[in-house]
Amino acid sequence: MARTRRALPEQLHPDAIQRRFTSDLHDPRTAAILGIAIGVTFTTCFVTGLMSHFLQNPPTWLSTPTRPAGLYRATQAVHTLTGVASIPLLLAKLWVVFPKLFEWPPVKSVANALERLALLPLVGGSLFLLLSGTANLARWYPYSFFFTAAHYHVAWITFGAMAIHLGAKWVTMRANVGAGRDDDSTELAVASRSQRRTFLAGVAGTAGLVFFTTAGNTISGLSRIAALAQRKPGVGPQGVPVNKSAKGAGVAETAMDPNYRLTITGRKGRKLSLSLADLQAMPQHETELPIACVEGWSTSARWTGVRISDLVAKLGIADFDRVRIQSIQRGGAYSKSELTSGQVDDGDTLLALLLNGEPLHIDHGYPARLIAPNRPGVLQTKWVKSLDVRGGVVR
Ligand SMILES: Nc1nc2c(c(=O)[nH]1)N[C@H]1C(S)=C(S)[C@@H](COP(=O)(O)O)O[C@H]1N2
Ligand SMILES: [Mo]
Repeated sequence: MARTRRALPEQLHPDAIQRRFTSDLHDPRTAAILGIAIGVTFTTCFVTGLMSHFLQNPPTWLSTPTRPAGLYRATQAVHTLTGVASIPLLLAKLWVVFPKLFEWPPVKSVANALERLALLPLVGGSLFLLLSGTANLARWYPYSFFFTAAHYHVAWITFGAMAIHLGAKWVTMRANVGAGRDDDSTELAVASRSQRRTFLAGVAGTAGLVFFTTAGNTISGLSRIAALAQRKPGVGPQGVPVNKSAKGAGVAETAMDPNYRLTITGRKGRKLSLSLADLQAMPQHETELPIACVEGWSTSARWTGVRISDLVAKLGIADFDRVRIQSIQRGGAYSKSELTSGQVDDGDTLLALLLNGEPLHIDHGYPARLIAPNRPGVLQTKWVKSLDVRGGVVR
């Protein structure tokens, strides 16, 4: 009796648990190499994520540039692809360092306690970001919270925790990376080194596989291997994928109304009402611009339509602040958007009537949609009903 009572805590003692992790892969150098790889992908993901956030929620002090026109397409591809490639890296890292959870004593100093405490937001935040991001890429929304806001705030917490972690580990990490190049040539050491190399190669290969089988959502040359891509360039009505269909937005009938009018309003009761024929009679401008969804897919297309700046000028207002765009669609997070005067000044900011030379397919926003350079897809409002010019002087 007494013996079993003593034996139980002995087995559960962290030291005893640690001894059970016998794999050569629970190794500091392997952990350090994976840590560096994650540091690189997370930082890239974080910075491109901030760009996406600021383009979608422009702070007043920042005038978002319209050039290069395809910048957002590139940064959002990098954001989503470094995100998915981080998943195998993170899983491998967690597995390699798992025995350290049972380190005894659990804390050695105040600094060590802080460093270990920071692991909670680091690991929890990383898992949340990668899972919610992947769900978003897969167009699966199992949660009721607002994805972008949660993803954004958790990213700051996670990145902060990563900075603490890297700061605390920097010296040991560097030493550990160097330590692997030892000249221990015993059979055992050679075998264990080769096992670790194979493991790391496997993790890198998995990250690469995930990267390239997702990248086909933006690089058409990779379409054929795009097993993980939800949308592919060139696939959809008029060769462009659709995010929200007219039916899904509840505009299948209203958008086809032959009595369609675009209303343009501004200061001092200025108001214009234009039919589709009126719009077609105005000077038409053609441009090649991408649709780049936050969910990572993107494609380039040829758009033809009226410059937003021409429409504002027609209203007779100058030096305005911004233009609010409202869709025929009622409700929904993306039924309206805003353009700054700087964005309107770009001659490629259009109220598009044609896509690849044909009238817009109803799912692409017939009769008229917004298209502008370096703009997240969510802000390329479809089925535009009205423009409201804010501020400025009436001529
Ligand atoms: N009115 C309205 N416009 C919208 C949306 C929407 O839901 N409603 N979705 C946006 C999103 S998320 C994207 S990515 C683009 C996609 O345009 P496409 O469907 O023509 O490819 O449209 C944008 N315009
Ligand atoms: Mo989108």
